[in-house]
Amino acid sequence: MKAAAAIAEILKREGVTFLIGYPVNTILEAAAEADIRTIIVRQERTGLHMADAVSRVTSGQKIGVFAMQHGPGSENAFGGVAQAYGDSVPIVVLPGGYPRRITNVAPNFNSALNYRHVTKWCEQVTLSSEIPNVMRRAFTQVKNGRPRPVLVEVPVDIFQEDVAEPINYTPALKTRTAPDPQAVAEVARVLMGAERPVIYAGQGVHYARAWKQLRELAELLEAPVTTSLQGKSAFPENHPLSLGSGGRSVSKQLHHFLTNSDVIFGIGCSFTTTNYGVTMPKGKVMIQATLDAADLAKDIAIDHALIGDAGLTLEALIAEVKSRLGGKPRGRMASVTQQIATLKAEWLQQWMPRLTSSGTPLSPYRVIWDLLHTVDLGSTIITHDAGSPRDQISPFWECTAPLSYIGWGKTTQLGYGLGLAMGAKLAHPDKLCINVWGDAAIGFTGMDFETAVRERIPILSVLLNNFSMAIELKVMPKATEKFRSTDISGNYADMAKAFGGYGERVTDPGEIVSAIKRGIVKTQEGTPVLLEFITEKAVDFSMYP
Ligand SMILES: Cc1ncc(C[n+]2csc(CCOP(=O)(O)OP(=O)(O)O)c2C)c(N)n1
Ligand SMILES: [Mg+2]
Repeated sequence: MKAAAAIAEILKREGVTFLIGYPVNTILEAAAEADIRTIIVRQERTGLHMADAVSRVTSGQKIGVFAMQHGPGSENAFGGVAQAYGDSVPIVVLPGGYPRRITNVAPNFNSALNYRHVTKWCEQVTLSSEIPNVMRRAFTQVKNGRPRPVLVEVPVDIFQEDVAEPINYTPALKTRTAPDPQAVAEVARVLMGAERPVIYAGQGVHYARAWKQLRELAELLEAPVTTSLQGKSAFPENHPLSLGSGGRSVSKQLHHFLTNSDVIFGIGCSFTTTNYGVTMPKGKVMIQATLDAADLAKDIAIDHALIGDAGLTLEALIAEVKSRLGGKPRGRMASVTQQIATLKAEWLQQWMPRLTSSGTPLSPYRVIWDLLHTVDLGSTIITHDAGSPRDQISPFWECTAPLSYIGWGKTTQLGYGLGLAMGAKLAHPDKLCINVWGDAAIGFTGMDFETAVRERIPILSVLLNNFSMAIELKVMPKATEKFRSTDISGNYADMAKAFGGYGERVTDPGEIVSAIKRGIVKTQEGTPVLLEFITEKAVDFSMYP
């Protein structure tokens, strides 16, 4: 069996049913021969974003795999891998490499060297006979411990070599780690002693699929819950204990409860300092539960720590808290939920004029609000993009089902959302998969809307077109005034149509809901949709100092 066929066979044994990629890479042809569907994108970055979403929306139960060519393909793919690394997403990346005899000769791009800092495992195949061992290492790393990209570079001269049959490969094992029981007892004691605890859930809860456990602990403690952007949808946001998600913009109730808390319990989170997450207030007792000790007390001081899988951690805490409660709730639920409800009502009332505005150009908030109330939330997966759309949507989009929102942004590459929606749709063909983006974002990856059409991936793309990089207006006033540096132009509904998709431009507020409904029907018929809403250059966000 040729080396490329051996790799395809191993992918098959690992449960890979489609391989996303861009030619030329012999693994793509070998995969097709092995009946693995190949999906060809228009540029590497979007393909990696698609693979990334496959892993995210399945909690890593399916691993997204991407293959590209040596040299330009690997060079051009860097952004996609870096984004997955930034947000800790487990994907497998399979670049070709220059032939072994010149792999270390300048200026040849050597992936095994260059991708080292944006992967958790990065190896070049040096002997074709070693392929099963190399692949076992890569899949073991991607399936265990802290999720992150892994990379195997295959020098092109290896592809045609023979690998002995039968291929000796069984799927890599997957295991979990649990926290120190003593530390669990200590954390339970601190949580029980807290007067105003807040739970902050990160994406570790998604990867552990520990949504039920999170809810059980929150209800036992009668404690409000927020999430990071990555953890958004880990807790039902219509639950009376929900404060909504963190991010650059947040709800009033989240700001209030976090500021007034005495203990903050982070579960499955890194507490990374970022503009796209809430800053933890100072002077609180901080508890961090995380899978990777490398994240412990990384950006902020931590008082108590638990290292392990979020599910096992929560289960251990639930048992401990339950035995301490002895079946007697502390009776805080009514007052806590009442306070949340009051603050939430005040906050929504304050925003209602923006959320229901009938002005033109359209309020982006109105588009989001109408979208929220038109889709079936339980069977929808939505993601934002970088720029204002993220900060406009994340506080107001109320998730009711786990993994119904792909929140992201430790690094914030414009144009990421399209690939995420496409990958989500590949993993969950029955769901409505939406990306909401701005006109700067579409400039980066818009061409891959053609991929959605060609590869029959019927997503709903919602474009908030304000003919501007609105988020930069405050940062570039002179450049805007003198040289119109923040202006953008384009007719993207027409672009979608030109690619064979369904496109519609919406300018009338009364048309928003009907356009969304028409779009949903088109996606159900198998056609990707781009709804282009002409919006105002909004610069107001639900931000608190
Ligand atoms: C690859 C990349 N380059 C630069 C940025 C910085 N950036 C963030 S948002 C933005 C402009 C966003 O404009 P648009 O998508 O039209 O959204 P708007 O703010 O206008 O609603 C820029 C330049 C980025 N996030 N990613
Ligand atoms: Mg814009």
